[in-house]
Amino acid sequence: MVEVAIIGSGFGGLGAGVMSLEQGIDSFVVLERAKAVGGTWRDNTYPGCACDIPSHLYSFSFAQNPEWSRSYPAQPEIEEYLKRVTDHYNLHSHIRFGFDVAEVRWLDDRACWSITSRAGDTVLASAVISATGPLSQPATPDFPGLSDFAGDVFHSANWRHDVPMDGKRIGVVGTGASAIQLVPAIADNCGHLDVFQRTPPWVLPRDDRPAPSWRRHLYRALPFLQRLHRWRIYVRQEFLSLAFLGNGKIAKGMTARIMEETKTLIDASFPDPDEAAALLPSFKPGCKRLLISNDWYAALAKPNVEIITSSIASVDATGVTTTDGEHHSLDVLILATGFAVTDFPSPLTVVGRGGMGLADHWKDGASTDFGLTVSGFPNLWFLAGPGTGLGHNSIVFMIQVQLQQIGRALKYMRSESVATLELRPEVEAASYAELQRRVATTVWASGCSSWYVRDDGRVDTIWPGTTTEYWWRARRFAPDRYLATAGRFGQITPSR
Ligand code: N01
Repeated sequence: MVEVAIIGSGFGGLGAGVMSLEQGIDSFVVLERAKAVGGTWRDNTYPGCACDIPSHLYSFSFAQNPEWSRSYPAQPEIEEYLKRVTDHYNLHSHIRFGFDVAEVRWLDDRACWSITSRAGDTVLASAVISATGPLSQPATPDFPGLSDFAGDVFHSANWRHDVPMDGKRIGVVGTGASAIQLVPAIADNCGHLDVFQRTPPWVLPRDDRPAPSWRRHLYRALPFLQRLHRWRIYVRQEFLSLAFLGNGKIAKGMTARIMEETKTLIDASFPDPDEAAALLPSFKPGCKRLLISNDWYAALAKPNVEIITSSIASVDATGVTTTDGEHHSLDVLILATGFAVTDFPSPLTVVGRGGMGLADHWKDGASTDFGLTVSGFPNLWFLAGPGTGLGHNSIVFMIQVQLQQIGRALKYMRSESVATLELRPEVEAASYAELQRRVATTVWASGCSSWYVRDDGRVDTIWPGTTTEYWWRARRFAPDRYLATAGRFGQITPSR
């Protein structure tokens, strides 16, 4: 029995662990399905994997790292950083590895959460913080015949390092954020590489530089300089939101500039206008995630790389057949096909007060208050929850704002003798209505298909404003938005 159970040990879960310690809560557990911390930065180990937000910003403000080796460090460095944060805050003793949460159920008679693992173990907790992350469930396409493929087939998020690429015929499905990093990283080793493109992305140059040792030394000696650098990156990223949030002159100007930059990158590698045209997107920049790369088009232009624009019709033992009837023989098929993001609250089954299922509650839209709380689900908080995804800035910033509010809510509960807090349904309805009204005028609702958009066309994954606005509005806990019951937080009613 614990006061707080945290699900997941990525950026969100570890941040929640540190927040709990700061609140003086020692009775907490971090439930982690794997054997190590790191979340998406532990799982995604494909060649070339790196963050597309500079790490000086994509890191905790309370655990700045002067040692980043470059602006966009590769995955191992980010994973290492998260391990160091875990060590520094002595979080290991609170983490239960191998606990793969299947169900989170509110027990009305005991006023607490019961968290059950797939192996059948149970933890009781007064409060739950779900930090499972929106990009933790790989989405695998159901191509006819996929299971017949005789070679190796795997998702980019489950990279098979034991599968040799040298001299092999490789197929990569997808041209999103993962593919754009892994294709340039493997292209030189493959015998032949087929890239199956359904929709070409907008791509901007990546301003990636190694960090000279004098700068690392400077940041070590004068941390405020690193903080200034962090803020400079934050403001630059925030500025990008102007292109996505409206239709005014500035948005149009920025959009035109993004289009021009992509065209310049394409033309540099594909002088033939017909080839270049196949790589040019037709949707508005930002509608799908804007990508950054200096070597994507150069990789596609290599003599052993082919970009295939016909759709995949089927897969058989020896390769992929596209809708133009062509068969592409392959030894390895890599699915860089993204993640099931709109499938809230998967992978968990969440059952709230009165036996209400969260999947049911959200069937017509994932309504929350700032992505954090849901009516009918007391003492439950989400990190990087619905309506808080970003297309332009660091999600770690959003997570820290959310942790600020959760920390304040927990403090309130403990100091004011509040046993349960439950979001008022009218607050949830108003928050969701605002989100839907505002998102309708953003680039994400401009008509492309992306992981931001549900099958029914609704966009309830993304925050339709600046992160500064989110910070201003979401950082404080507002008791008047909640129904409270009196009692001692953390004291669980014995079972009858
Ligand atoms: O996934 P995606 P991702 N047949 O959904 C294609 C984060 N991330 O893993 O565009 C054929 O972007 C799909 O085609 P289409 C980042 O937030 C961050 O690359 O739907 N193709 C698309 O091209 C990112 O947004 C970093 O037409 C199919 C691709 O697969 C998010 O993760 C690095 C298909 C999927 O692209 C997801 O990125 C990597 C099908 N049936 C990822 N199904 C950082 O640097 C899908 N596709 C922080």
